[in-house]
Parts: sequence; C-alpha cells; structure tokens
Amino acid sequence: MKLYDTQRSGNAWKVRLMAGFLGVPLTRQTLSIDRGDLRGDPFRRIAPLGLVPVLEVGPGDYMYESMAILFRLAQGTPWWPSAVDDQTRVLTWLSFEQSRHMHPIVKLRLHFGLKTLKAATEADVAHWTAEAHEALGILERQLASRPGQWVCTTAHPSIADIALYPYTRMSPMGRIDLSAYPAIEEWLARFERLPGYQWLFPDIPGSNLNTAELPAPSRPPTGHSAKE
Ligand SMILES: N[C@@H](CCC(=O)N[C@@H](CS)C(=O)NCC(=O)O)C(=O)O
Repeated sequence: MKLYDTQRSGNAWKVRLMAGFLGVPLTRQTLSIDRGDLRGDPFRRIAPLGLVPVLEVGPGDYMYESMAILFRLAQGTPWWPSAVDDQTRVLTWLSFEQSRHMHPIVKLRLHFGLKTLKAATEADVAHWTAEAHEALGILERQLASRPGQWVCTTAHPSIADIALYPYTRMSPMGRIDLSAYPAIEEWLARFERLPGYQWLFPDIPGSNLNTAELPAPSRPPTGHSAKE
C-alpha cells in the first residue's frame, strides 16, 4: 500500500502508526504543501478533498480521511472491536477528535511551532488555547476514570487511541503544558511502548516535536512542507 503524506502531517502519522502496529508495510510519497503539490491536478485526481493522508489500497484505489483509513485498516483486527456498543464508543471518540480536539491544537502548533499562521491575532490564540484545554480536559477525565485502560476500550487499544494520539502528543508545540494532564501523560507513554510504534520523524527517532524541515536526499522528488 502507498501512503501520500507530508513530512509533518499528524493525520498521516495516524496511518503510519496503524500500519506499524499491524506490521503492514507502507511506501510513502511525501508531498509539499508549500510547493503546491496538494493543489495540482495530479494530486487532485487521486484526492478530491485535496488533503493528506491518502492511502492507495490497490492500483488506482484511493482512500481519504484519516478516520476512514484507520477504519479500513483495522477491519478484522482488535483495533476495531467486534461488539456494536464498543464500535459506537470508538466512533464517538473519533468524532470528538475531528470536531473538538484536533482543530485548536493544529492551529496552536502551526502558529507557535511551525510559525505559518502569520495573521493570527491574540484573540485567535486565546480562543484556540481555551478550546485545546477544554478538549484535553475532556480526554484527561475520560482516561483518569479508567486507569490502565484505553480511551474507550479495556484490554486492547482501538483506533480511537491512534486518532487521539498525534495531536495530543504534539500539543506542547502549541505551548500546551501536558504536566497538567497526568492521565494523558501516562496514556501517551503507554501508547509509545506498544510494539510497532512509529516516530513522526523516522530519521530522528526520539523526536516527535521537530519543527525544522529535514534535508532528505532520500525523499525526492516531493520534498517537505513548511506547514505540516
Ligand atoms: N479530516 C482530515 C484532515 C486532513 C488534514 O487536515 N490534512 C492536512 C495535513 S495534517 C492537509 O492535508 N493540509 C493541506 C492544506 O491545508 O492545504 C483527516 O482526518 O484526514
């Protein structure tokens, strides 16, 4: 399978995490937002939504949206539970991630970490910070209420854990202090000990918070994005 991503995309990282945990080999085609790779016709032909991640699951057969791709990859594995009530809970937390959690953390990361939101005002930053803390507070209470378990499953993590992991992990890039969230910190550390865990930057294991573009002659011809 082939993953179209950008070097620092948290949404594409979800797919790489899932593939790593499942032991599924992926080839990567790393695109550049700044160079306009995502706006050109070749990418739009395979990705009508114009966003990464895109997963080519068979010749000419493309899947988009991280949630949907996680769902597709997790079929028949413990990452997608078999009981309908458990599936419903997983969908709840996937929806929470997309609707309330990811957006403010992405904005803060782009503003403070990657420095690409030049027009952001103090009011914008205050708004995103409040929203990010609200979302992290919800996640903290959920995890604190079920010590040693996963976001919404008991013995085995689900795709909800994968979906919520990248932007929670990267939230310090947006000046969020995770030490205020002990249950989240414990969950992140436990997640990172799972066999098959993938770093965001495979070339610099141990760093998930790198902001600089990596010079990567091994990644032509697509280069790297200054946004994500
Ligand atoms: N809801 C989508 C969001 C995907 C998304 O926002 N991707 C970003 C990178 S993390 C992107 O492609 N940005 C391109 C752009 O903003 O032009 C998902 O979960 O896959």
